[in-house]
Amino acid sequence: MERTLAIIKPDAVQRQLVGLIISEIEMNKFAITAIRTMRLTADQAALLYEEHRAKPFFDSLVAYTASGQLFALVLEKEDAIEAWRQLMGPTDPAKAGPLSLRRRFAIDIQRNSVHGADSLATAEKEIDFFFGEGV
Ligand code: IDP
Ligand code: MG
Repeated sequence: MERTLAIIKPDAVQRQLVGLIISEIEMNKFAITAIRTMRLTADQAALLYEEHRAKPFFDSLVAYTASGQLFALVLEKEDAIEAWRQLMGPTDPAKAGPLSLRRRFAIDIQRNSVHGADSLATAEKEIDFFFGEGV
């Protein structure tokens, strides 16, 4: 079993889509092995997205990510990293397939409702970021 880190982002929490998105996670046979809700500080959001520091959208992304409550989840399944990214769809919801979470729920390319780790190394780093040792 592989594990990945998923986030239900502030735009989705604010619009009360948490239950719907968790239903989709379960219907797609991911096991949820850890979950927490929190609001990130701007410094924490900047750390989470540090790979994008040089991008023009970085400051806006950090402000949005720290703008409200989010839910972080550890999901387990065979090929969980790729399977969760498939279920989310591409970053830009306008380019996402009709059944993907981002097409169904995202507002725009920034407020795109869900996050997923993009590699094994990133998944472990992000799980540690949200859950620390012992998960
Ligand atoms: P990902 O979330 O699909 O892995 P990344 O390229 O890693 O996409 O970007 C991280 C996050 O930054 C995206 O999910 C989105 O919230 C935001 N983002 C990415 N590209 C843009 C953009 O062109 N404009 C505004 N926000 C963006
Ligand atoms: Mg990414």
